[in-house]
Amino acid sequence: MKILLLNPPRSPENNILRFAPENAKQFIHKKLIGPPLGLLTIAAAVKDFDVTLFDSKGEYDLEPATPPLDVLVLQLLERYNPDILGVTVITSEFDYALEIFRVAKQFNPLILTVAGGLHATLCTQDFAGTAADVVIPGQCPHIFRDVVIAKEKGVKLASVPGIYLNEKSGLNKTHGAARAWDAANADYLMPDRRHLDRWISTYKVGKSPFPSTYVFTSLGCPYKCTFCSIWTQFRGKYYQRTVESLITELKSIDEYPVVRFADANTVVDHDFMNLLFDRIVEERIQKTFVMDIRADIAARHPKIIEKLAKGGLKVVICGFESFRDEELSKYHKESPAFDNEEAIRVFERNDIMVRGNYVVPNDYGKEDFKALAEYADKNRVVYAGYTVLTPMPGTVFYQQVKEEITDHDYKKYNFFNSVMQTKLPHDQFHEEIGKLWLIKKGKDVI
Ligand code: B12
Ligand code: SF4
Repeated sequence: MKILLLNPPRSPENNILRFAPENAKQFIHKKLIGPPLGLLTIAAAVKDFDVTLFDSKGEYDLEPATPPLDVLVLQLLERYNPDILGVTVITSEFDYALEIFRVAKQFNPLILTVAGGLHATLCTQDFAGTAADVVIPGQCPHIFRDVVIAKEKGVKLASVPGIYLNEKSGLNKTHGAARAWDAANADYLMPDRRHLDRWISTYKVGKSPFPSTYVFTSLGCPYKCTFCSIWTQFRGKYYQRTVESLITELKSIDEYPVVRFADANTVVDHDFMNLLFDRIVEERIQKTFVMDIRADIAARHPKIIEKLAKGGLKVVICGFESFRDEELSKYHKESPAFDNEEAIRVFERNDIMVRGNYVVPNDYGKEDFKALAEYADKNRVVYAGYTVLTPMPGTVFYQQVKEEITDHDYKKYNFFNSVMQTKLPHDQFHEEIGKLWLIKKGKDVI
């Protein structure tokens, strides 16, 4: 049984970049770099089969002259001739996943096409009537394996519980509940990063000469911000890995001196983090760590930040979201704006570079942009990001504003495009956000 796992390309849609003033363009995010952890986990579940993983994001970075997606997919199908094709899907890459499946079905209708990942979990029915034969929501490496075995044995897929099948009558769920799977703990599967050898040189962030990889210490998030799809993906649950499984993984990735923890929030269980960093020091694991840490955690628990800094924490991504308490509480952030200010001080005291992110709602007018610019200027961080408050399908915010959404092109759902009516003219709204990217340490304020 030959399995091809494909990471779709990035969506190029970026109206912030498009309308930003020329001098801001260099600072605006064009792409996020990193390995497809979900697909690597799926690959690990079927490693006794003939598995090929192809990272098209890495490929387009490595070889910019790579042909367009349909041609690339055809070449891959000709080269590998898979029986099963699995694609990981987030919202902004949904259309590419469908294109991949379409090309595969045209090439050989017998290829079993399988969709998984965040969008398959939160918006399963979006796949109805598409060229995806099977959709598997949730953390499902074991179910994917069941599907592979069913296909190999020629058993009907309807016998695999917990999957969705595209049938004439619609996208139907098979009978029975999916088997439980403890993805972060007892059933944790170590991603087999050897699949990524071809693209390792592309996993470099900023000016770093070293490649970075993602490792998750937890899944889900205990908070419930309205605009966020991470906690809804995990139905509000939070799962922590064990310290020793992390130590084993960290010791096995010498080729990656930079490790970005892929958690929603890395510091939730303080005892766990204390123990993890004791063990990292004890084992002499020397890496540059990048983490997502909430502002309130840093502001109220500076001791733990100090300890993490001593263990190698160098970069923190911190969701500031807003400078107004009323907006923060509307988003259910559970952290007032002064936490952002205090967090910046704590991080700076510990020589940690802060990447602070603000989200801009569609109803911002000139005065709001001016007020945000003043606040961001007063509270500068080394690198700040300013994106659009986006109603990602499957979030509370989406439910709140779905009638107001004017643009349903999923390729634009990557935080860089407004998909709702804006108070300022559309182009000017994005231009204003673009200008904000100039506000960072060492650069003039707009
Ligand atoms: C790692 C990561 C990335 C990596 C790798 C993603 C990739 N496929 O290439 C990189 C850095 C490339 C990336 C990029 C982006 N990302 Co990202 N990313 C993450 C992150 C931090 C962790 C995801 C993860 O690895 N989880 C752990 C793994 C094990 O879980 P998993 O992915 O869910 O996979 C499991 C299941 O879903 C399932 N599964 C997954 N794939 C498949 C496939 C098949 C066939 C099957 C059967 C099952 C299956 O099985 C897996 C194992 O159990 C999440 C945030 C978070 N903490 O969750 C954001 C997140 C997924 N990213 C997000 C976004 C928006 C982006 C960007 C669009 C950001 C941007 N503005 O540019 C870009 C897209 C590309 C670009 N423009 O550069 C959003 C998605 C929101 C949404 N509703 O779509 C998230 C949730 C962050 C957020 N703040 O909201 N990202
Ligand atoms: S924005 Fe951050 S803190 Fe809020 S729910 Fe999402 S991951 Fe959790």
